[in-house]
Amino acid sequence: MDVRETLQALQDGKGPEVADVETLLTARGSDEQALFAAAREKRDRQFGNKLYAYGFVYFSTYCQNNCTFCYFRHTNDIDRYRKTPAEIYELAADLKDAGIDLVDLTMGEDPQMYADDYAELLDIVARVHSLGISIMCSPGAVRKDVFPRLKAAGGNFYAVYQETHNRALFAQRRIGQDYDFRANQRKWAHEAGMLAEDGMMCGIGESLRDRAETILAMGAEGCEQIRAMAFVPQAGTPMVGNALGSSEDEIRCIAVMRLLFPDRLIPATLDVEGTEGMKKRLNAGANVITSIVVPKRHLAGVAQPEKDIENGSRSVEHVFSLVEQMGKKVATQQEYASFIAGLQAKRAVPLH
Ligand code: SAM
Ligand code: MD0
Ligand code: SF4
Repeated sequence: MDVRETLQALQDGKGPEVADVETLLTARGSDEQALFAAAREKRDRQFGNKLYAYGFVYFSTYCQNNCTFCYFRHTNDIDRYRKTPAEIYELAADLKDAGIDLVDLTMGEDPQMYADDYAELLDIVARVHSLGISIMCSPGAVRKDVFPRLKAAGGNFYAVYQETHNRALFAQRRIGQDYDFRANQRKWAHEAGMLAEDGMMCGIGESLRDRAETILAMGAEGCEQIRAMAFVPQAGTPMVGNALGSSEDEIRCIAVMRLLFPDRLIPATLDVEGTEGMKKRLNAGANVITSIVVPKRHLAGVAQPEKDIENGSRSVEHVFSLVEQMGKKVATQQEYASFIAGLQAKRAVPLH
């Protein structure tokens, strides 16, 4: 089957197989436009004209791991920072005042945050929660018993990306990390009543088939939010000489995820192509804008540690005005909070 026939077959209720997903990921030209249009239609039917907007607070860039793709890997000799709980509270307060729906509290696997039974991490989540804003926790891979405590502190979402569901490739990229321990994070988050996000990278050595299998695996896991991000080579890392991942591949993954899993939250990240790339991602069916960063506070992004941050292009005002130009609206904090409360309630219902 070609792209059009596959789109039609899925529309007619065919269950997606790996070969179908591979076919869709090869769509180009007018076939690709048809894929994007189908994805947008699914999104709009599910979410209307509402988009969600997440602020990003990368509060500690210390990390004990050595992921080959990451600028912040332990052995990279770079300047690092760690914000104090009081500073993080202020940053989150700025995002809340600006109308952001959720604060993504992200860090490297910083031993200081893990010390004393994760005391500082839990304190940070509790403080930000006291502002009355939804919270995503992205602290890496933690012990199972930490999830109920993160939930009690006010964490709504737990984000931890497998990057690929190919175990051999995972082992090459996330050196020395346990595949199952990382995958279990999302299961444990769900068991504790949190929502979970999984994600994949494009351009880390995966095949088309790997990409297709990863998309299907992410959907099958039942994560409420799923994402794709193109690899961006980082100075001082083993992958500095690798090619830049293709944003077009990332965007086709977004469209396919939307088509197959219409009810999921799917990010359009500002962290790969800045605000310029936002429209393309939204046109492929994404419905969450992520990686909005408060300018002039010396905060880093991840894939693009500096892109568009200090000039304010990744700021709330700029992003919101672009959204309005597209005829969409960013949901209020109240709307977002009740939407995810609904998802959390659904989670809490036993399956049998
Ligand atoms: N340290 C935590 C972890 O690894 O789960 C949370 C922060 S980590 C920097 C967040 C994500 O950024 C990674 O899971 C990866 O998907 C993405 N990332 C890291 N380096 C990247 C790069 N060079 N290009 C694109 N995405 C990257
Ligand atoms: C983003 N820079 O949304 C962030 C980051 C971590 N939970 C998310 C990769 O693009
Ligand atoms: Fe550390 Fe996360 Fe970067 Fe891996 S991706 S080196 S765990 S910050």
